[in-house]
Amino acid sequence: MSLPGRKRSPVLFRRNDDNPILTAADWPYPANSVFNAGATRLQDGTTLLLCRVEDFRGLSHLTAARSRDGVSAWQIDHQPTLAPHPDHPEEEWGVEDPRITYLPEEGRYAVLYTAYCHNGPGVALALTEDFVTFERRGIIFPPEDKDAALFPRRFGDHWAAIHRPVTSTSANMNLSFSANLYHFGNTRTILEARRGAWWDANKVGLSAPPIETEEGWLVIYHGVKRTGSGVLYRNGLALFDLNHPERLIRRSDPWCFGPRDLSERVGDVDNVVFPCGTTLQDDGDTLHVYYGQADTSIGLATASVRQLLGWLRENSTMTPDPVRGEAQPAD
Ligand code: BMA
Repeated sequence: MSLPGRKRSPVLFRRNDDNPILTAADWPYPANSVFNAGATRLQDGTTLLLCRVEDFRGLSHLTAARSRDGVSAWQIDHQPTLAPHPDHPEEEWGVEDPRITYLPEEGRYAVLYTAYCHNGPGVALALTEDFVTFERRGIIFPPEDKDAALFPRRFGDHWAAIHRPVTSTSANMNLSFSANLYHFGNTRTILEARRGAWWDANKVGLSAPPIETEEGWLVIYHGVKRTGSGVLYRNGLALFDLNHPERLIRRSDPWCFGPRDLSERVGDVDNVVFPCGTTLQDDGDTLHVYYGQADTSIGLATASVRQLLGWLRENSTMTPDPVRGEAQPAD
């Protein structure tokens, strides 16, 4: 029997049998937890994860792990790869949750990450060619803001980034544009949290960077549901126009990836699956989805882009409004 609101569908996210693929026990130096990793494939095909590592003070830094197949035999840097820097007071309480986008025009990777300080969490940008040295550009979205990633190319003259500011009344996904990767503006809301009992009520945020497909930019996003025993982090899908990324084409009603296994149900923060990166495999369809498990370890699931798009078509009751370009409930 299929769940109400969710049409019968194949398993979309296939968890690796050896999950978790990385834990603090694998680390070459003492660490409390290892989770929420950004992901990319380097020019030679190597998979690089930039892992959030929480130390025993509770502060986070980022450390690179590299693997030929993106599944096993990880080579982990022996010291933090991107640690909070004393010249950057916005990082005084740590750096968290990186999202990586390769920018062909720059010949560099852009890492957008949460920089945490007494003003709250904001979004910072660093550029790198090799994940050894970084050009830090500091805060691009001031607190409170997080869950950000750049698109890999400009739209017209402008770069675009998704981010999630929090105000006293909302926590929605926004899009901002920039001519120079220093200053961002022309901000608009592109995906709103739903209300009431919905799985994505009150708070939504980008999970992994947008994936370019023939049908549009495919986005995995998370919704946060408050319950009597805490919060539940689950993920759904949305599709945005290829040339106008502010235009939502469709959004899934049900979630498609939520906490299930023990390592996702129980950890430092229970009931969290939190993808921050995907990599596309050589067949052009298979995605490796890297996700934090209960803020404690890193899991891997595989998915098919074609299947995700098909599932989203069947599980959305939203149709785009031709004037505003935003999704409205279908009749
Ligand atoms: C979010 C972020 C993530 C974390 C999640 C669950 O607000 O801080 O880093 O995985 O909460 O604790």
